[in-house]
Amino acid sequence: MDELRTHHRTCPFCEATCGLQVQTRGREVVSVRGDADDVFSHGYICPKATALEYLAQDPDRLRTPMVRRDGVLTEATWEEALAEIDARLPAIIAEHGRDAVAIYMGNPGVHNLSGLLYNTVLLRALGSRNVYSASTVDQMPKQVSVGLMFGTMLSVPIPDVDRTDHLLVLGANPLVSNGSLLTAPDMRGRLRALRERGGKLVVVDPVHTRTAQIADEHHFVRPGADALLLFAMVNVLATEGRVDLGRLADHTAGVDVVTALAADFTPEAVASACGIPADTIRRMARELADAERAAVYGRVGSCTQEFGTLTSWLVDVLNVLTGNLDREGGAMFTLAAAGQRNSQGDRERPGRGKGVRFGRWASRVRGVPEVYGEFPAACLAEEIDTPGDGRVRALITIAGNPALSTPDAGRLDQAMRGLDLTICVDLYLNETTRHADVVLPVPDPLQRSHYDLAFAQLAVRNVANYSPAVLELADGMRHEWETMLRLAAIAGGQGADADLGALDEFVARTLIGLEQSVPGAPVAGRDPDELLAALAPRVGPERLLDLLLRVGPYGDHFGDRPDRLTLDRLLANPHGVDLGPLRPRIPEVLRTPSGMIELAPESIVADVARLRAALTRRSNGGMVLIGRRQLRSNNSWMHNLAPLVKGRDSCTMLVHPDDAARLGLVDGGFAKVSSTAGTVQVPVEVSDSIMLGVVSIPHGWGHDADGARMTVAAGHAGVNSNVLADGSQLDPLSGNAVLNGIPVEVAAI
Ligand SMILES: Nc1nc2c(c(=O)[nH]1)N[C@H]1C(S)=C(S)[C@@H](COP(=O)(O)OP(=O)(O)OC[C@H]3O[C@@H](n4cnc5c(=O)[nH]c(N)nc54)[C@H](O)[C@@H]3O)O[C@H]1N2
Ligand SMILES: Nc1nc2c(c(=O)[nH]1)N[C@H]1C(S)=C(S)[C@@H](COP(=O)(O)OP(=O)(O)OC[C@H]3O[C@@H](n4cnc5c(=O)[nH]c(N)nc54)[C@H](O)[C@@H]3O)O[C@H]1N2
Ligand code: SF4
Ligand SMILES: [Mo]
Repeated sequence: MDELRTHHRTCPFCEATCGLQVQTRGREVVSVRGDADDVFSHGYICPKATALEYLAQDPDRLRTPMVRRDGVLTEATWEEALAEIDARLPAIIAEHGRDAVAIYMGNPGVHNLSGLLYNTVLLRALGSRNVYSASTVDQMPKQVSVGLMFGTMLSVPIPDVDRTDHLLVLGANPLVSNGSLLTAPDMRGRLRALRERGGKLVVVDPVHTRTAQIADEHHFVRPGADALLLFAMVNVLATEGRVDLGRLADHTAGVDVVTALAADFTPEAVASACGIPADTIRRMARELADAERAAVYGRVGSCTQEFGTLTSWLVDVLNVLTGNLDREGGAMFTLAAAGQRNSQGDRERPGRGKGVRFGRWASRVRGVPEVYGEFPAACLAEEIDTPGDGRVRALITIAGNPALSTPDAGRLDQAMRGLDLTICVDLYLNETTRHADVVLPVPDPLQRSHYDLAFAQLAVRNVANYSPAVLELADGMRHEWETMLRLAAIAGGQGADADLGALDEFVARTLIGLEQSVPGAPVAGRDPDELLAALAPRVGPERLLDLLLRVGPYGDHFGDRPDRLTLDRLLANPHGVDLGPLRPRIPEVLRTPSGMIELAPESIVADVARLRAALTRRSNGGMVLIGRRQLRSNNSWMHNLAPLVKGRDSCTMLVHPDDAARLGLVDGGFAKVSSTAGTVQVPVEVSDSIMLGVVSIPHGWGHDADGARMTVAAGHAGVNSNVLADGSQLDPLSGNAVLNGIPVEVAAI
């Protein structure tokens, strides 16, 4: 019998990046527990962690490539699958051009070194403008606002929850989601500690959530009205002389523009639209200003709505105007060990950069501007089903399930049937991948190494933690990064048998070149061959990660600072390396062309007119739909794991008792919910935790599609809430979908 082995490994499922202790025997996972010695999570885990065990064994998970033969997806060898792609993809590019191939990248790619380091290789080889991702059904508004204010897309101020005295949370439920754009394992413990040291937690949400339950105060807000509330708080600060930027005053442009804009948004003017009384808004503003150390934090509910970018911007406007940005206990900038854009750039002129630019090209059908090289996911269906030159004819999905996750889901599902070629890189045959002509499987997460290149940049502490693969790669499986290189080679016209080693070396050399190109870079002027040799014998993601760590702010600079970080050093520290609490970084962190915090970016200022119009908009008294997350669920893709779906079905519509009575809805009965985009029938759950006039349905359900192979999920199918989301409704600056505050008709069945 194989011996029992213990591994330490970061959980790959959500942004909390908890440390796990995984026991294996041979290729079998015996147990998954919290790693008490993890420098960041100290043993905390949530119920999803144990799902790793079930995922490893799930018989439905794809273990070979699949190719469509005579209309049926059939098991195939890698050679057959790649030959099929090589026979069809370059031909489409040759005949219809590069933009005829669209790519959609889903959320798990951000939890995966392959996705983070090799998706761009495929994007470059493909050269298409039809790039889509889950970002535009999620955090794009925040990335736009921080890009304009601070200069890079991941310069997201992180609430310093461990040291703050006052935390205002809008549209986030970290006790269920475990935090987002806020990597902080055990948010319950951290928020409890905040209150125990006399701090105050205020939650603004249309639902009395689990997070609201442990807060000092909860305010119901009308979906989509957060920007009005926050502007009114700015108004109070300005009119009561409470604006105090402190140290930031010398580094901030546009304060007067913002306070002038706020003039129209008095607490009295916004109160009825938000559903929060004017004197409460005044008090909220005063308490925020008076708190010794405070932070404002907004997440999914503040982004995936009509005023996503304005709301995301106002969150940080308040952090700046109260002097809490970049201060201990306020909202701070992480300094991650690897790959953080706002720690790179011209070392001779730190604190300045190129800033960000959007709208360099526009989408074919609706003419919406590109943002960070992407079009809105809500535009994908129309780019496929609208005839004409430049139509999307092929789609590649990587770790995404847009058929459930993006708006107008019914239309996208139909549109996918009209594609000439669909290639999916995924773990499962699900609602999206069932449409594929070729599916390329990926290893179980435990069969790959892990490092949180993205989330370490969004963490409440500076932490670095690398985990090698726990399980051997299964027979016949290939590493996902190799698959991405194969696809890149095919898209680039090099065929299905290109020399992978040479391609990967080219990727490493390109990254070395990039790192060396910035003035004052730690490895500027060094011989690239020497650097490459120093990274040997590593290849793949490990080689790139070692490079990024070594040139990073804590890195050894390839021998210049020998005692500092390398991948070897992380390997020797399986519980992670703690690099300390967040420290003030302004002005060094800024990458705006002016070297200032841009408090009033032109495009955002121009969008305020739209918000002003909302002030006088009369509500027709109808119901609006929002979404929610669930503890034992992870978007759409973990519903095939029995322990996570056992018990009562959770895909229900929450409705307030008074609305239920008025509409004739009963708990456990069914409701028909219709919007401009579609209709679903869903079980009713009557609850006074939800605001009057609002109903909530979680996303990621609707597992009853023909041709999918998720047996357990099919037994708890639920409904696809994105059938109701109208893809024509976008936050204009970010192209983000409006997934909250959707007008709906609700009727009893
Ligand atoms: N109405 C509504 N819609 C929403 C939201 C909402 O709040 N309301 N939330 C939005 C948000 S925040 C997000 S992030 C999106 C998520 O949207 P998506 O990313 O499109 O969807 P997921 O459900 O995360 O699906 C992930 C896919 O990746 C596969 N997968 C898992 N691990 C791996 C891996 O390691 N490699 C590969 N190649 N594949 C893998 C899974 O099998 C699944 O097919 O949904 C959005 N949609
Ligand atoms: N268990 C679990 N954890 C997850 C996920 C999951 O599916 N399940 N998904 C992961 C992903 S991809 C992400 S992006 C994060 C998201 O993390 P969070 O942002 O914390 O996610 P939610 O729990 O959806 O919280 C959003 C809240 O916004 C509220 N809301 C809706 N509309 C509005 C509005 O207009 N204004 C305000 N103020 N509030 C509004 C909703 O009621 C809800 O409570 O979670 C991650 N973690
Ligand atoms: S909170 Fe997130 S990272 Fe932590 S164990 Fe749960 S799913 Fe994994
Ligand atoms: Mo997300």
